[in-house]
Amino acid sequence: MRFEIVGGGAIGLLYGARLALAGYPVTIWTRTRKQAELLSDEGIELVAGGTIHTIDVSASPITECSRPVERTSEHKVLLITVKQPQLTAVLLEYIRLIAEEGDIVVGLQNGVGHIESIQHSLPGRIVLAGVTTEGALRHGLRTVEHTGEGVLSIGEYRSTSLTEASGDELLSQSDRMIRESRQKMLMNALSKAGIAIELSNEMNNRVYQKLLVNAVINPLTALFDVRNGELVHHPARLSLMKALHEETLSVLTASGMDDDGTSWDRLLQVCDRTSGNISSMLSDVRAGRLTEIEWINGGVCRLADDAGVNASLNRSVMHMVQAMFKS
Ligand code: KPL
Repeated sequence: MRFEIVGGGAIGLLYGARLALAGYPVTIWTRTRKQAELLSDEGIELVAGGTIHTIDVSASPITECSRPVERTSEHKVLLITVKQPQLTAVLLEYIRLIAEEGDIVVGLQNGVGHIESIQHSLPGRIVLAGVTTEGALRHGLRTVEHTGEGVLSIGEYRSTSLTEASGDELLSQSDRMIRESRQKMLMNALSKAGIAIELSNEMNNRVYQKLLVNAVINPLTALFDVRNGELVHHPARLSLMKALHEETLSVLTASGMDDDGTSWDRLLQVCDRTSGNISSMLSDVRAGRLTEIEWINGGVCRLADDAGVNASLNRSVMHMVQAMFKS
């Protein structure tokens, strides 16, 4: 089994390094030639548990993937780790050249909408959703620091949109068995690489639970320019968190998420566990990069429209984050 990691951000480098350390062939597909050259020449520098490892990997700019990647008998797994704004139609065209029919493709983005786009662009591939709670921070182009242990949940995701059925329901029994055995091989490889994993048959729930956390923490930290832990210590911000959590929870339960009554406590735990973190949306705003707001709070608004429920607060925070940019 070989791994093709699309995206040289913190999670891409962390998983790439772990898998290569465990002996799997790994290629990192980057946005820039500069990063690909650095990774190929000097390897990934992984800082974990007080130790620094340098790990050899192969790397190429994804734009140089102009023809189908060499066919081998080995099964490939693609981990797509870029953020939502980078998962464009053009990038999906490149990914199509790397992923052969029958290969596993895992989408690890925040928010919603990405799995449907991947399924739509890559028919015949085994498309899975992934949600990770791993903490990782990239320093420079080739160094990644593992900042907190987490779990990677992987599994099949059922599109909620009737127009985006993946066709999986039409699989024959033998196709389904092949699919399951490849998923098991993937789980074994990830475990061998020391990645804590869970094969989940309730990925829609996992994706929605993560969406609920991101829909509250990300826009509010970006709007108030505060670290995750600072949100809860301000009474007015805490009230806004509560209101946004309530509204998002009602949209997600109307869209099929199980409400076990613990989501508010889990949200507070995430703020506490990541109290020193600058959220990904605040980092994007500070760096003047496009944010994931359209796939996080915008995604909640689309789900609300489909379910016929209110999402006015999600719409407002989405517009406020969009309004922080000049155009
Ligand atoms: O996933 C995150 C993000 O920043 O995108 C949280 C959980 C909010 C941690 O920072």
